[in-house]
Amino acid sequence: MPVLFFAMAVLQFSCTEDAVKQNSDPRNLQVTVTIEDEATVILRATALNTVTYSFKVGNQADPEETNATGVFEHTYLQSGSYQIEVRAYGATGRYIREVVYFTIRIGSDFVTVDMGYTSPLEYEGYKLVWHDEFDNSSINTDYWVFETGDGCPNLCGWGNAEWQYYRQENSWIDQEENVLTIEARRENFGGRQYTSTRMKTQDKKSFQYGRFDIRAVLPKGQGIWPAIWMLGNDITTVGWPKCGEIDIMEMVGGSGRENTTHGTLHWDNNGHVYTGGSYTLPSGTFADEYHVFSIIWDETSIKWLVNNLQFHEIDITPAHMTEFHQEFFFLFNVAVGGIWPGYPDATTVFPQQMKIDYIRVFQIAE
Ligand SMILES: [Ca+2]
Repeated sequence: MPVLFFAMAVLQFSCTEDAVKQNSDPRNLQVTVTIEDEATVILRATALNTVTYSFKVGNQADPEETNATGVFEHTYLQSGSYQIEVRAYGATGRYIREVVYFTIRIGSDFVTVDMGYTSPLEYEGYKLVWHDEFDNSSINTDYWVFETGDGCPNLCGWGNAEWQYYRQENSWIDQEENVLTIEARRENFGGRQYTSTRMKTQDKKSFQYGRFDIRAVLPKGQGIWPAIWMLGNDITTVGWPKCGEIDIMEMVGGSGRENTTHGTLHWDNNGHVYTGGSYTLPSGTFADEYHVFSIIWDETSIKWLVNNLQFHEIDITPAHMTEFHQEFFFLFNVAVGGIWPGYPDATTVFPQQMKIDYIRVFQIAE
């Protein structure tokens, strides 16, 4: 089945010279991207006042093709995240440009949403109080806000010497499968060599206690660090770690580590303290198929589960753990590099994706 992906781009050339020249310059460059038979990308460019179009593939010095039709076809040999620069030239030789980005996926290393464990929509004694099934055409901004940049100047590398620059552009809803996709790319942006997405429900959706289920398939590779986690709402007033942090799922990619996820609490007890547990799959990795990552959180404890199998529990009744008796919001991100996972190397394949089928919040029914 062909995979179709469309990108539209419009650029307006701004000219500081006389009006006659401005009117004859190319403008309104629009590029449509279609991917056919997994590996062939077809670009269709249109622009006003344009005599020829040129297409420069990746980082090559010269255009692969120059033509008057604006149509360009290129076939890739391997999966990856690619870019093509399109230029529209006017009669005077002046041009406007647009760079289009797209992902090629070849072969069957593509995990579909029907693969792996699925959790129920109801539990006895609980009611479903909020969920996002990621079945809209775009990410619902009533629920989600994006945290962008590289953390600088206040928290460069996001406190963990991470290498990625977070952008909203690296996440979208896959409308064929109804899953949220967060993609880590090897891509120069904002002074960094990698891009990804970090999104959160801060000031939009936060909860105290309940059962939280998140169904996801994880990315893989040395230096890749996906996380599904929570922070206390009072982070804006008391800061970290006094706000408390609940890590529902963290996985550090790399050889031998992709079958293990970690659940952790961070808080303040006369300084930063943390404790947690981990779960290792009996076979396979978390990139092979979907799994459901859960916590069950009440007044006395937080339990961690994978596919409804409890692997860790922490007592939150001690007086120095008041952090865990307030509302928390959710965060999803895929970091590239950091103190814990280490850094990408020659074995790390880009792009990498974390795909999330749903997030569901259940609370005790009154
Ligand atoms: Ca879904």
